[in-house]
Amino acid sequence: MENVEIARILDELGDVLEIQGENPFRVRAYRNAARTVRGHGTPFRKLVEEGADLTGLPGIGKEMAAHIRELVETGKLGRHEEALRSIPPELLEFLRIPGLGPKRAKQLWEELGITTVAALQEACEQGRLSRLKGFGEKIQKNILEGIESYRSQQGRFKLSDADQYVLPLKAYMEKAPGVERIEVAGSYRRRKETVGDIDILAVAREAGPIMEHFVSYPGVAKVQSAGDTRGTVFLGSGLQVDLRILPRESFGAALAYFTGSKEHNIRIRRLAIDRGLRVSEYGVFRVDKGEKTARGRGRKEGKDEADPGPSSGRFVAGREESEVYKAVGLPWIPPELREDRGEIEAAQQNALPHLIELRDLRGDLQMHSTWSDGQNTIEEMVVACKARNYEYLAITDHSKAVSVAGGLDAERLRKQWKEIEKVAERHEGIRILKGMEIDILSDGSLDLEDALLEKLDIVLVAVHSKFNLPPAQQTERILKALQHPRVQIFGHPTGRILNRRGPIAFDMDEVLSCAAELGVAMELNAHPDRLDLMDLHLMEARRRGVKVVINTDAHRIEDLDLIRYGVEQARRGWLGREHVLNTLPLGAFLKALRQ
Ligand code: DGT
Ligand code: CA
Ligand code: CA
Ligand code: ZN
Repeated sequence: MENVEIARILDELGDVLEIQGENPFRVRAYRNAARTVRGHGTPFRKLVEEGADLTGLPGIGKEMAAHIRELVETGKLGRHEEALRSIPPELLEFLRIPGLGPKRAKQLWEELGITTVAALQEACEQGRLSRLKGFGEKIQKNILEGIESYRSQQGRFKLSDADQYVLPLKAYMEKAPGVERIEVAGSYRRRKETVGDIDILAVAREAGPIMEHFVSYPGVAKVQSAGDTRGTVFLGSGLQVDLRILPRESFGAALAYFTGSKEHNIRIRRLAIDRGLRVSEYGVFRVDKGEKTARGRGRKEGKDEADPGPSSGRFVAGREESEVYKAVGLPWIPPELREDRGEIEAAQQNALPHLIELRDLRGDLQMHSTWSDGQNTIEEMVVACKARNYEYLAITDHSKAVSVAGGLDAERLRKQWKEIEKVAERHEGIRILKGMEIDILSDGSLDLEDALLEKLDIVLVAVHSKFNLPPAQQTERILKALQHPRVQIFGHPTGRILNRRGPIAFDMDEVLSCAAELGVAMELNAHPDRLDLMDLHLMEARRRGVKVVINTDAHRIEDLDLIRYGVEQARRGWLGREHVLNTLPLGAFLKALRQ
């Protein structure tokens, strides 16, 4: 770990402590230590290796020295991770918004329950910040501008948007002269919900023509660089695309390296070092005796002295990704897991999860029809589900509270049931479940009377209003709804819309533990704007034995195909078939739902 990274973590820990209102002297201690580390000429990892006494340095006391040692030795800091868990994750981003500091972030969180940039923006636009002490009109305006600039720098693309750009570009690159293989790596391959840029790898004997082909892609708006082996362009959307051209024998190593994540790579590299190996994007190399493992340190006869070369040491693997893993004693790890969230340990114990696949799903339990805000009739949706080989589906139009979406009152719901029954008569081989997406009202009661709830096959509840309740109240509202004995599924639990609206603030741990206890399933809403629950929450659900259902929330036939985004995120959340209820055949599925 380099000094800047150590400094960043110490600084961040200081930030969290400050948001929490910790003693200013302790906060300052972290800032001072970070400054010392950042400005120090020698890498701290070296000092730690040599066993040097760090406490002599300005701002480094016993505690800071221990922190630095822990960081160098483990790559993490327990105190830091613990601190991060104690605040809403997006709150730290407030500190990166010009015009906002920790004090104001704390005020926004505690006094207005604002924990996301999206919610902050909304609050500014509605002038709600002026209620807070020290937030005038002018400051609200500054914050809005700050958010805008923060966003433009952030500029991450939703995965589904990235797919729109990448799939044609990949097809185009496959036609490049002399190309042998094209693969997209990076966060895109890990199927992260948003991607910063696109990393394309190409195998070819000759690089020139491929690079030429790449920069001539019609979608390219700007060529940033186009060298021998790497180039960077921007597409019209602003999406950055990096291309790297590689020899055949390095392809697997490069694929592993550029798929990342960086955190995962660091772990792999450390395993390699333990075995006297060096992993780089060029391959896995046996390090000669006396040679240091750090990149570029090795010297070999006949190599350019100025550049000891990417391939110093004896090449032992690199053609296929699985060889790279094998060289460090691991089975191949699916890209969706490569986040250093326990996959290395699981691989070492031969206990990697068997991840769910698209073909495991047998039904979709949230979709809308023309009865509320959907664009296709019930029958059209049913035919489309049949074409996708589903055994069952649930029609879940909105309840009456969502009047903008044409929510159904009792009378129309009964009429809808009649239609479902008629459609069912015409379509054998698929079960149409009578469902509803029922609003959780602000006091936690449900937007449908019990007599009708009794008659539904699928009771899915969701929040569509009052997103900004104070977290404790929001939690109470949700828990109350889940405790209603007829509730079976909690739909798009956090309500977030990627790049637009952050998750509503509530105590997820408590909600998951309640869901586990009651047997309420959490939805993984597969819509690529939602992906809700997100990967980390899915891992937590899995750990607690909470059942999950993956639904598209389709509002038109084509939306049914978005299910794959749900499956991908489920995989990132370590879910196997056994964790997802709608992998079960109809009878077993109905039994597994809360009774
Ligand atoms: P993104 O683009 O922000 O969504 O995330 P990634 O994961 O695609 O990151 P990117 O594009 O910066 O780099 C692609 C991969 O290359 C990354 O996942 C791991 C690898 N990589 C990049 N920089 C480093 C580095 O400094 N150290 C290590 N170990 N790997 C790196
Ligand atoms: Ca990337
Ligand atoms: Ca990149
Ligand atoms: Zn909804």
